[in-house]
Amino acid sequence: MSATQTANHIASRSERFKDLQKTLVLVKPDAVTRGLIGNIVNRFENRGLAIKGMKLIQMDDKLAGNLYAPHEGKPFYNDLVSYMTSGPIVCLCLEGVNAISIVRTMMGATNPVEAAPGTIRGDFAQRLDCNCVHGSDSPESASRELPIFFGEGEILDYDPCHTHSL
Ligand code: RTP
Ligand code: MG
Repeated sequence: MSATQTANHIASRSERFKDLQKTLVLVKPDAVTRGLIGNIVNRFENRGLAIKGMKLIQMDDKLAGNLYAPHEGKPFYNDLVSYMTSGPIVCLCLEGVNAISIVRTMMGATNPVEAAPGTIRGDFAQRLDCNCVHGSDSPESASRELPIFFGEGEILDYDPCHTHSL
């Protein structure tokens, strides 16, 4: 490849990846206890999203309160915190071009009754209060939420080979 071709290659690649985003996904306690971790994570991997951070934890009230601070004071807030602290969750930092919107579309509507078949909630969930997954809803939310779950050195930087052809 000539120097000019290499420069063009780099330019087009950086253009293609200009909307590269990181987002937070949580596999919620109902999905973990039902043995759906692999099934859900597999969907994101199949879509081409790269796992840059991943761990199994159980949230306490403080952590769940931090995550759901925007919902504090709403009628469902206390039940939401109780549910999210009721068992282990899997925390994922996923990366991809337009990852935030892609993940939200893959999750389906908040209320599984309205979630389309083929989405995670549309395929695995029945109830609004046990809807299997969380995903950041905007770049601002992702920037706020990721540091709640991932500290220094817990989000790894690598280049998955398959992203070259996405
Ligand atoms: P999440 O934050 O968990 O990804 O869900 P979401 O963006 O689709 O929905 P959000 O409005 O952020 O609500 C957070 C979680 O609270 C429960 N919820 N209950 N009873 C209700 O009206 C109500 N509304 C929301 C859901 O479990 C939802 O996932
Ligand atoms: Mg939300």
